[in-house]
Amino acid sequence: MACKRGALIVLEGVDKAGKTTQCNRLVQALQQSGRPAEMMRFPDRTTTIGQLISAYLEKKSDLEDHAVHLLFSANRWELVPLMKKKLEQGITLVVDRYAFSGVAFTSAKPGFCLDWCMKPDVGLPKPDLVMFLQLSPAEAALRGQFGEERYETSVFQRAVQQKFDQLRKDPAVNWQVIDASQSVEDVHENISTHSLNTVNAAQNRPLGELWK
Ligand code: 2DT
Repeated sequence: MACKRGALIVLEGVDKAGKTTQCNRLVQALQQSGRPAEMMRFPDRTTTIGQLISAYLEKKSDLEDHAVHLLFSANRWELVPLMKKKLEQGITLVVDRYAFSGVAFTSAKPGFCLDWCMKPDVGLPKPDLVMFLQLSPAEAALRGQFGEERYETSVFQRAVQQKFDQLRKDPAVNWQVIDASQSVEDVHENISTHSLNTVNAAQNRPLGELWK
């Protein structure tokens, strides 16, 4: 019998919502329950394309806005063969940011529409579940100062939040909104419940194509 595929689970949300912490916790919990799981993150700054993106985010280089959008997308596409291989091997992938961040961040810039921003990512492996860690700007501010990277300002983050609100209206994507203002433990419990249901359901379903 062919091995049952792993699930593609994405965590999205604005800065300070706790995405990375929760991704790590989820991978640990899945592994401890005997389900193979690995974490990935986008941008993946380790590849050649990822290094260009990293320099841009660290403000060490400037790139034209359309060009950098396409680089973020290319950074996902270059990892698709690996993602598919792992999913086919039965490994669940827990992904910190995906195409939704790609669209939300670029479309928050002047002169960009959602439609143009979505195009390069059409056909990527479709997540079985996208959890949006919801945190108000006021609550995010209580968690400390923003960092020094590009995009890390409260004005821009508010614009990004609005773009995420628009993206979540798409019923073709399995969005779950998670209240990220709860304790790390409570958020983890919530995320684990949704993820276990998804891992079980995905086993018998083919992997979809995003926005297609
Ligand atoms: P972190 O590495 O701290 O998550 O920050 N971004 C991300 C984009 O503009 N487009 C994308 O496609 C993706 C995945 C969000 C990465 C920063 O890069 C932004 C914050």
